[in-house]
Amino acid sequence: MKRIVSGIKPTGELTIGNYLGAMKRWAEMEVENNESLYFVANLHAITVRQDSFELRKRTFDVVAWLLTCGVNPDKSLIFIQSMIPAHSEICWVLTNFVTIGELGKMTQFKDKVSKSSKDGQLAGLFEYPVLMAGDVLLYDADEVPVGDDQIQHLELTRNIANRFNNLYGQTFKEPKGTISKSTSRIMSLKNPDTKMSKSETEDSYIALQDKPDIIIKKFKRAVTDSDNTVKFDMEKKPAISNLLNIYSGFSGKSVDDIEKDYMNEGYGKFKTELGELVAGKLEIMQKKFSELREDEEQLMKVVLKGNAGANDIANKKVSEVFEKLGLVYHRY
Ligand code: AQP
Repeated sequence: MKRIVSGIKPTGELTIGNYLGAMKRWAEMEVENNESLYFVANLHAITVRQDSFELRKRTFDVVAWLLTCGVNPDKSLIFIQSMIPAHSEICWVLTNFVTIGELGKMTQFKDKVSKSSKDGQLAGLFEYPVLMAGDVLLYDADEVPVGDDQIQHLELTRNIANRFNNLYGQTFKEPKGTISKSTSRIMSLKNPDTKMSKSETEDSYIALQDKPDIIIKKFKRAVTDSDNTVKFDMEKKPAISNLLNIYSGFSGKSVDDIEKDYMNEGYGKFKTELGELVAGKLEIMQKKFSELREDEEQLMKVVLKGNAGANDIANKKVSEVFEKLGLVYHRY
């Protein structure tokens, strides 16, 4: 049996990038009889200033979306990161097993800093990969299903684990990243060179909460490459290739089959039908989400169950780590 750990930040409206790159796969991975832990990464969210009311609301939105996407709380532990003290505790320890140079090389850090004003360049943005390393190492994760933007962070996680293990004996498992090829990175609808992100401009992403007319309009306005043929070519035709990936993710059809379907058609028909496909699927999901989101008490029950399981595992690891370091430790 494999243990799988992954998280999602409640930083904005979740997008189809989060869905295809993460949540949809998380639900699929449960079927393979794995032991999965999925959490709302709200400690990560505060590396960029958040409105407190919105942060709390979005935390439960994420829980409800996980359930909507099919993650089963009887099979997986669904929990909230801030409710498990071990995440903050291990983060401080691991900060001392990584260098400033290593953290400065992280492309996500460089990217976020370049987009922030000087006041927004919080040290937490720099520390982010260490908190993430702790998220994974606390649970002896075998696999971490992530989008390919997270590969560098996972590599660092393995280095941190290895460094600690060499100094203090085998303590942490070095995790593997699992990336699904076609949907590993859903790109912005406005710029196929950048990842679709919930903190970018609204017309660059499809939010899971977008209404059908908005979805159809956004796909119609999505940038496309210069010729008018629906053909997958990540290098020469990144924009249409991205749309083909999205079509494939929502329809379950292979990109080859979709190309055949649209062989003699231009971009217009393809983009309209893609919009209709995604709008149809999301409309069904939105109904389910609304029902689940209404009952916050029930969502909290799901979380408390997940928290209990996660705390059990995480506290044992923190206790082992503190003991090895000679840090006096007792959980009250
Ligand atoms: N565009 C994407 N394509 C594929 N996978 C994606 N993920 C996010 N965007 C895409 C995957 O979703 C999981 C949770 O991501 P996250 O929301 O915690 O953080 P993120 O990757 O930083 O997402 P955003 O939307 O870009 O957030 P902001 O704008 O707040 O920084 C991860 O597994 C991620 O790979």
